[in-house]
Amino acid sequence: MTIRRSQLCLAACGAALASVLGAWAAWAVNVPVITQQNRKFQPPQIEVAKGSTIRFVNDDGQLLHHVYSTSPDFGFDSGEQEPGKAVEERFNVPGTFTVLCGIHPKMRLVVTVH
Ligand SMILES: [Cu+2]
Repeated sequence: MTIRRSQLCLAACGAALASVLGAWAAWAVNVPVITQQNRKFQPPQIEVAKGSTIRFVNDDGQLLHHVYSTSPDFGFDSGEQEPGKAVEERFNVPGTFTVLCGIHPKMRLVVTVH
């Protein structure tokens, strides 16, 4: 009886773990990450399919960052992005967009949406 119970638990835990790993894998595949280390968007350009979400990670020590686009076709503004904070933006409009940081004018990312 004890053995059967632990076997049941193993099966249930295995299924739960598989489902968590599956969700993580889907997230990892579907959400490209742009980092902001050394006051640079990295990579500096990215191509995504329409409807994709891009995750911007402020991994730049104690620096504040910011992510925005003023394109007439697709504008957004993350507001101030605290150190360690990530923001996500969904790109629903096809085209090429320049993404900037309002705090560091040299930071520049080109997003091409197909
Ligand atoms: Cu910045």
